[in-house]
Amino acid sequence: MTATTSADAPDAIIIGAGIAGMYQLIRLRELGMRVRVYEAGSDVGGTWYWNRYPGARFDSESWSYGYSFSAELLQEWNWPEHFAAQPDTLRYLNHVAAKFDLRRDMRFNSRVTAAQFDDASSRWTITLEDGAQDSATLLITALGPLSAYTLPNIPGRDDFVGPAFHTARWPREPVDLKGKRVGIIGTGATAIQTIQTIAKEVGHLTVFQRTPNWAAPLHNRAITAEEQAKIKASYPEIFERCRQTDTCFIHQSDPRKATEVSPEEREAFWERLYAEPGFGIWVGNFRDVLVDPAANALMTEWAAKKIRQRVKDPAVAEKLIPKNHGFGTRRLPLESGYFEVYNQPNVELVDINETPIERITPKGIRTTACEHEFDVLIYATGFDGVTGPYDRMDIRGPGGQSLKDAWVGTPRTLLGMMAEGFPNLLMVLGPHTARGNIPRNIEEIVDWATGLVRHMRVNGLKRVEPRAAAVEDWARHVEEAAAGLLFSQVNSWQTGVNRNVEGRDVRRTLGYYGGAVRYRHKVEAVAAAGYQEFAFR
Ligand code: NA7
Repeated sequence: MTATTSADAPDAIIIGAGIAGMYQLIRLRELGMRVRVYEAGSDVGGTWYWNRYPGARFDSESWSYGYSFSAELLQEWNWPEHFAAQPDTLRYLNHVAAKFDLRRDMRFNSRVTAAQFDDASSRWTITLEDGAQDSATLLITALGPLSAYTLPNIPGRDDFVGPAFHTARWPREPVDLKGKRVGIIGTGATAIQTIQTIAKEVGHLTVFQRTPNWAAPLHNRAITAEEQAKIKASYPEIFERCRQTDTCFIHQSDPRKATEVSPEEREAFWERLYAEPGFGIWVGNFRDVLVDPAANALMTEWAAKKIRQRVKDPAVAEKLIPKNHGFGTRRLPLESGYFEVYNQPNVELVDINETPIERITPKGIRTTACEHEFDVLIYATGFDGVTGPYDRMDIRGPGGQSLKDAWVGTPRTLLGMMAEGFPNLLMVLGPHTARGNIPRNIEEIVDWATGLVRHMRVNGLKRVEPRAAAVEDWARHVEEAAAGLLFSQVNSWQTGVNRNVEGRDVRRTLGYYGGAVRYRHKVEAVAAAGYQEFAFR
């Protein structure tokens, strides 16, 4: 079955209607192209469409997170809080979709399962779950680095008789947890937001923790009318600030070194960061904290002290203090009263290293110590990050070579935008791009990809692919940029480790860690020199 005839075939197909897919559609329309977007969900929003779990919200300052391309949009939208909750972000993305009339080019409830490149015609044909097909010269993947959610590989997962949800598939209808016995597996950024939110209403909460994570206060609050006016007047400065930092957040590392200042100066700085909103304590810390083990050890010791101060039971506090990775070497969750949750009489922390989970049972979870009975189970067990969404699709280049196979050891890309051996396939936020304050990264990547497409259209070129030597150079540079960072030596979704997925137990470099500024310089230089790293036909 074919969804299109050649008469209404689009010039480009975009997979995904999240922040990236929406913006890419807007940009390609400006080139006069016919575009069709395929989206698995029933509406726009991507991450913010799927992740409806209780307490889901930004750890980015709201006013640094929205799209920057339209002054009118910036002026008409009021973020209610400094760190917006998921319903507000989804409302924002719905507003953008309506304002720019995006839905007319979008097909919802349309999961793409396969994409095949035809060498002779230089066209991609995509196949949907229901067998329908569509084709275009250009295929753009805007899949989201955290869209392939993973359930825990624990025996008996289907045996539980009550409701069980992965946080990334939380139902649209409200879930009544009031007075219920709830079990949650996981203690990552998602779990932390969920736990601190539902602990207020559940009857009893049991948290199953495999690896504790460092976390620091978010300090969210409502945006006052006065602040709103100030924010709207200073968008150019806000976005310029984001352009100057390594992570595109407003925070930038401090030029001092933790190991070179006095203990008093160090502690005063950390106290200040701990009292400030957002990621400052992570990416605005002393410049040696995330690279020098000695500096990191000092920060780690200080952060452990904070947990001991906040958690009353010393034995519980010790369980909550990470021992196998230093502060900030995994994505730092931001929290609002998370540690105090463990002072509540109705909350229990189960360290599954001490009493491993044996299986999920019809009534709950059985560990080596006992069976815990629940009314509701929550899996906050994360994602097969960055490459997971690609692996779940059967993407085949000329000659039938599969992208999944090509990326078995590690992905190979040019600038994180194109994969070696896969012509006319552009990736937004694929592996090896700079990642931080995501919409900032997305806008830059989409603008660059649009420039490449414009170049092809202006010059009558039908086919583009990265040159092997350029891919080799980029791979080397990506590894060099990641070397020496403490987080490269720690297991997390960012280093590609997910023990729920077969073969995903070896660390890989999945991002470009030379900083967003350097990344921008690299990609801009390639465009300015006429895309010599790419071969065109
Ligand atoms: P994360 O950060 O990957 O966290 C997943 C959590 O689930 C983590 O604590 C895992 O423990 C735990 N997990 C996963 N599988 C299991 C099994 N089988 N048994 C026990 N515990 C398990 O995902 P999040 O959704 O919290 O956050 C993802 C990103 O979203 C985050 O970085 C932000 O950018 C937003 P582990 O650490 O693997 O021992």
